[in-house]
Amino acid sequence: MSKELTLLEGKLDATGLRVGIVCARFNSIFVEQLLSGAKDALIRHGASESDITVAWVPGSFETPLVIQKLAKTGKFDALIGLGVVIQGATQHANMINSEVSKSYAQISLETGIPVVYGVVTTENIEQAIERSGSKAGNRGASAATTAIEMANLLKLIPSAAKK
Ligand code: INI
Repeated sequence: MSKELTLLEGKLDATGLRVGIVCARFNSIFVEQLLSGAKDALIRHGASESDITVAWVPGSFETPLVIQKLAKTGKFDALIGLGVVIQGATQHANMINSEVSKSYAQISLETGIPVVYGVVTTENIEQAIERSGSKAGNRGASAATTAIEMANLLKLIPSAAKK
């Protein structure tokens, strides 16, 4: 008798999920919009406001350390980093982007908790406006739905050694 395949897919249901969001204050005019998009998406998908923790740090470069600390508490199902790095504004932009994205991947692999990259990297302020709640959507909201899907997907994968 043939067995059906096993499909692992995270539902977009944030009921009961505990989510930490770490926000960079640099370019905060845009990051506030990303945060509001992320909170709105979490709550519209069933999360409770009391299950959402928000931390602010000076810039995107500082987000990984706080995300790592939060991940190690064991109190979160998913973590999201939000920031806006505008290329035109700094020569550090590429360095910040690559360090931050590498760190997020490393933290999630180390801790087993999804860390979602909600850092908007743009060439100019116009693109930052577009991606923080106008014509290109809200990257905070899409980071939140990614966090929900990944947190639920990981819950479906048994951690026990049974094969
Ligand atoms: N931080 C950002 O989040 N976005 C930026 O565009 C940015 N620029 O342009 O420099 C930025 N710099 C600050 C950086 O993240 C650190 O806070 C700083 O280097 C101190 O470590």
